[in-house]
Amino acid sequence: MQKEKALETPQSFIEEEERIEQFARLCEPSIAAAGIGGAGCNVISWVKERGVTGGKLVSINTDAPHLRMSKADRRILIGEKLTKGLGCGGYPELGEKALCESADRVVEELCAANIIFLIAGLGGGTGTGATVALAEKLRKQFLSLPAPHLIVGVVTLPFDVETARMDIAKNGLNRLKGICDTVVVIDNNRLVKIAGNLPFREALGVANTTIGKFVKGITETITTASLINLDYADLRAIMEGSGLASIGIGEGKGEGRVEQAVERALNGRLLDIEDVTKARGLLIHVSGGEDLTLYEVNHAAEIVKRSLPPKAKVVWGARVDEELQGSASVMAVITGVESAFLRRHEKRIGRLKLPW
Ligand SMILES: Nc1nc2c(ncn2[C@@H]2O[C@H](COP(=O)(O)OP(=O)(O)OP(=O)(O)O)[C@@H](O)[C@H]2O)c(=O)[nH]1
Ligand SMILES: [Mg+2]
Repeated sequence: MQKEKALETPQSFIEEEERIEQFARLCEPSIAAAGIGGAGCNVISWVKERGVTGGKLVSINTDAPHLRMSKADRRILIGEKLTKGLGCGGYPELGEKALCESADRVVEELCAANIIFLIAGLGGGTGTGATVALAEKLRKQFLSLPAPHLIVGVVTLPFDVETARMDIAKNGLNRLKGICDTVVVIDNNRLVKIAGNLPFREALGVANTTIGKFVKGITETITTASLINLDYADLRAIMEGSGLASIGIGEGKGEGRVEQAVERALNGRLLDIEDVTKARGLLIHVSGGEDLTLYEVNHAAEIVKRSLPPKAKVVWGARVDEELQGSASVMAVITGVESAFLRRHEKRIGRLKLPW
């Protein structure tokens, strides 16, 4: 009898365990990636085809035929009363209204996540207008919730030849910058330099692959066990209220593979940065085969840090990927940067007084 009493678990212990369990569940990061418009849906299809662990993939478009071809966990046609499923024809004001028409369905699908990627090609009607409107709706929704949220825009800028789309994109980017925590920008013109000899479709594929790898990489590093874990707090530390960001992804093989990969990630940056020494934060993520060493991972972070101001926050993660035996892949995200592209067009936008 005495013995049984000693084994009895005190009520306070049970309550504390339940409390920990409850909080742990609340703290589990939940990630959603939403592609908006043609380019955004193409990126989501890329990720869906390769699979992603721990994130929800949502495609949103005004263009029903394109949406039907897209691959995602959930597809949402927006603004059907306004656009009749035919797209926005390059008018962002239509994209904005289309999102507002269907806002409840879209917000409901996304608001359970605490990290949301909004992926779009700026310059088009849906990708520009609906993304800005959605970011605004989500921001408003999150203000009423206790847990912190991160809204990360991931957008492409038009090719120089798409002159009519340039000012729309600039205006969209400036608005997104004010709403999202960070906007990762990929300048399609940098593709011309990096993948210039490729046919147009394939060059676009390079951008889609980069964005896809970024979203898949971050999602899996946060939601699954890694060699060096990146967690939600790390991501917030460098992305919360950080303005614009540039990303680069590089790969290396054999001896010096990590150095090679870092070099390529930095040289292959998909946004012209005005002055890298003003950057606020750096996320560096290394993937390698089973033979990846801690020294190599550390070395990668050291190489990138050298070119940044000493005060820049650095977070890093590493993952073993069995398919990368003998090689390494590095993703570098530099936050809080100024875009030379935005600067070039700033004065023009001021003069133009866009209706949108
Ligand atoms: N990287 C990349 N950029 C793309 C792709 N498709 C289009 N773009 C770029 O994104 C911009 C917007 O194009 P879309 O996404 O097709 O436009 P949308 O958002 O569907 O807009 P509407 O069709 O006007 O409703 C274009 O001007 C291109 O610069 C793509 O597959 N990859
Ligand atoms: Mg379209």
